[in-house]
Amino acid sequence: ATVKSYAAVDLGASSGRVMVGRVGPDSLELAEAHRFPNRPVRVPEGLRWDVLGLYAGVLDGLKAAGAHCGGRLDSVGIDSWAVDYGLLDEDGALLGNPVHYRDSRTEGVADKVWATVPAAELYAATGLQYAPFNTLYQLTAARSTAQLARARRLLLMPDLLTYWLTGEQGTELTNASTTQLIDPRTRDWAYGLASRLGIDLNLFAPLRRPGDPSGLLRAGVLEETGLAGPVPVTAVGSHDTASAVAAVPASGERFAYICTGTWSLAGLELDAPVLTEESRAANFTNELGLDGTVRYLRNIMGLWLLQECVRAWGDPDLGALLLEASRAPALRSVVDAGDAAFLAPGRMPERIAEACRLSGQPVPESPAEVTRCILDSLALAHRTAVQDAQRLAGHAVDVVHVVGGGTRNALLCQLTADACGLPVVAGPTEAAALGNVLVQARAHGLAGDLAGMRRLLVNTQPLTRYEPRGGTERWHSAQARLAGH
Ligand code: ADP
Ligand code: LRH
Repeated sequence: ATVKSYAAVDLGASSGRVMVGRVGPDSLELAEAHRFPNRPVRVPEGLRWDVLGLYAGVLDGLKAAGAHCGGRLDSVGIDSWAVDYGLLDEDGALLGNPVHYRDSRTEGVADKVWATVPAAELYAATGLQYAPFNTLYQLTAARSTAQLARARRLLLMPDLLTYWLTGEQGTELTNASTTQLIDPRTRDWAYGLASRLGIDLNLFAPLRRPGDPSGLLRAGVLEETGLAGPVPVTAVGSHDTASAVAAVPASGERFAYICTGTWSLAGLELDAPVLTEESRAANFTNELGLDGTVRYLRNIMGLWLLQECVRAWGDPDLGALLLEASRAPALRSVVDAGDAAFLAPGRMPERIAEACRLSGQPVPESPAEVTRCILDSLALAHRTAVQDAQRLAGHAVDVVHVVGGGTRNALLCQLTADACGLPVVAGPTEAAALGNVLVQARAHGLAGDLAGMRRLLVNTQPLTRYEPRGGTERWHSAQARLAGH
C-alpha cells in the first residue's frame, strides 16, 4: 500500500518542531526532524516573537524532514499558538515583529471594547471566553499606532509563515475563531460586530478551511531546503489546539480532553456552541474545530507556571524535581490556575507564594513544594473545568484524554485522574503534529472522517492509562477552599 510523507510544522509557545508523519491506510508513524526553542524577546516597546528565528527554524526543519524521506514530501502543514499576528504593508512586507500575547499592551483595553459592545453581547456573538489577548483586544490596543495605520493585511502566525513559504495569503478558520471576530454559528466573520467596533475585516485575507490548498513551496524555499518540487502546503487546523483535539484518541463521544503544554485547554468536543450567560460567567470558550465541531473549553495557565519557576530557579533537572514533588505533601496549598494574574512572565515562585499567603494557606518554600503546589493546582483546575463543561453543555463523559507535552509528566496525569475521579488516557505527546499530519493525509485522499482518524490513532499510538486512586473528597474540599476566596 502507498505510504505518504507529510511534514507538520508545530509551533508552541515554548518550542517549535518539524515532524514527519508517514501515513498509510492502516499505519501512522511520527518522527521528529527538528526542534528549536521559541524564545520571546523583550525590546523597549514590549514583548515580541522572534518570527524570523522561527521561520529559519521552519526552513531548517523542512530540510531535515526532506532528508528523512529522500527529499520528497507529499505536503506540508503549519499550526501554531493562537491569536497573534503579523501586519504587512502595501508591498506585502512585514511591519515589525509580531507582538507576544503576554505583552502588557492589552491591560485595561477590554473596558473600552465593552463600552461599545457589552461583554454579554460580545459573548453571544462570538462565544469566546474573555482573555485580554484575544486578537480583538490586541487590535483595539493597537488602534492609534503608526504600524496599524500603515498595515494593509493582517496574517495570523501560521498564515504568515505559510505566506512566506508559498506567496499565498489566507486566514485559516480554526485559528480565526480565536480572534473573537468569528460567529461560531455561521463559521464566518461576525460582520456586524466588527463594524460596530471599527475593525476593518478587509485587513484579513479570505478564509480557508482545514484541508484547503494553500499554494506550493516557492522555488527559493525548494532550493534552500533541498526538497524536490512541487510540494503543496495544505491548510490544517492551524490553531495548535484544534490540531491537538483532532488527534485525541477517543473511541466514542463521552470524553473530555485536556491539551497540556504551556497552557492547559480543558473541555469537550461539541457539535454546536454553548452561548448562554452561565457559560460566559464560567469563562468557557467556543473555538472552532474540524468538520463542524466546536471546541468548548477553558484556558488554564498550564505548565507555564512550572516553566517560569524552573527558569527562575536556573533550570534544574525536571525529572529530579518532579520526583521530589511526588514525595511532597499533597494538596497543602492550591492557587487558582485559571487566574489571569499569572499571565505575565517573571517572579513566578514569588507570585505563587503570594497567592497562597493571601488565601491563608501554608506558603510553599522549596522548589519541590512549589512544584507540588503547581501540579495540585493544575489537577484541581482540570477537575473544575471537566465538571463545569459537562454541566454547562449537558454532555457527560466517562474518560479524560490528556494530550501534549504534559503527558510526559506522570505525576500531573495521575493527579488529574485523582482530581477528576475518572480514568485518564495519556497520549499522544505530539498530538498537535499528529492532527496536522492527519488533516493533510485526508486532504490527499488517505484517511477518513474524524472518527476514522481517531481509530488510526488508537491502533497506532502508545497510550498510558491512569486510574483514579480515590479520595475525591479531598479535591472537593480544596475546590471549596479556593472558591471561598
Ligand atoms: P508548547 O507546545 O505549548 O510549547 P509542549 O506541549 O511542548 O508545550 O509542552 C511543554 C511542557 O511539557 C514543558 O513545559 C514541560 O513541563 C513538559 N515536559 C516536557 N518534557 C518533559 C519531561 N521529560 N518530563 C516532564 N515534563 C516534560
Ligand atoms: C496553546 C494556545 C491556546 C491559546 C494560547 C494563546 O498553544 O494556542 O489554545 O489560547 O495558545
